[in-house]
Amino acid sequence: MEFPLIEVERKFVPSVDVDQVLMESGAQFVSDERFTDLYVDNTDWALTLRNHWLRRRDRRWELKCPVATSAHGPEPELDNLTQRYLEVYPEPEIICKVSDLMGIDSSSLCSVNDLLIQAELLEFAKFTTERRCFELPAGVTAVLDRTDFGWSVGELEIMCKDQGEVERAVTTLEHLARDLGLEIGPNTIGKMSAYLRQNNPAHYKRLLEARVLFEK
Ligand code: V4E
Repeated sequence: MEFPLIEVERKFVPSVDVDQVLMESGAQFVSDERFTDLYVDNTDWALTLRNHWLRRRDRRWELKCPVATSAHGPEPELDNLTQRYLEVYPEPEIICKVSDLMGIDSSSLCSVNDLLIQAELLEFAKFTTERRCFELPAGVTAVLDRTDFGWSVGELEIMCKDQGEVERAVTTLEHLARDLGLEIGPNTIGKMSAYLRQNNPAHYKRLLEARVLFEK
């Protein structure tokens, strides 16, 4: 796919019978996946403190960038269960965005590997996820993730082509989550939050202070 898509995503705590709940709501099981994510940042956490997440998922580099919420939308603290992120895959676009953000000259950079060296980006997290994927009506995907460090989380997702589709997607996901009785609770945090809380409390604390991550 050539153009970047906006991922609208709503996390939930998977109950023991979540597969059944999804199937009874018309979901179809699509696939089992297994992938390893390796996240990088510099020693000042220049990317993640700006809510930019550069990772290599198996062999492909991916950049997740925040998308501005609607002027009429709720405050981030109230709205942080439904996330909106631009997903960027082509390496030239990743190089361009990260270089701009970090104020570095990208003219000699041919690959993300070159960028890592120039911007002094180092691995700060690496974990493997087992994912079960389901398709639901209205273009919704549900995924159930379990990581190799013992964290489980569910996500409802809609991929949007442009900003105009985003607020409708947020509403669709909120209604669906409510109708399915999907749990939001103190444990409704994503894999990265759980990983940093467990493995790098200093980084986790700075991201909470910067209001990039939130505790539920
Ligand atoms: C965007 C983000 C991070 C990067 C990982 O994003 P996430 O969607 O959790 O990962 P994953 O593996 O499910 O990606 P997918 O396969 O869906 O593309 S780490 C933290 N954030 C921001 C963030 C936030 N502020 N609050 C919540 C609840 N989640 C994520």
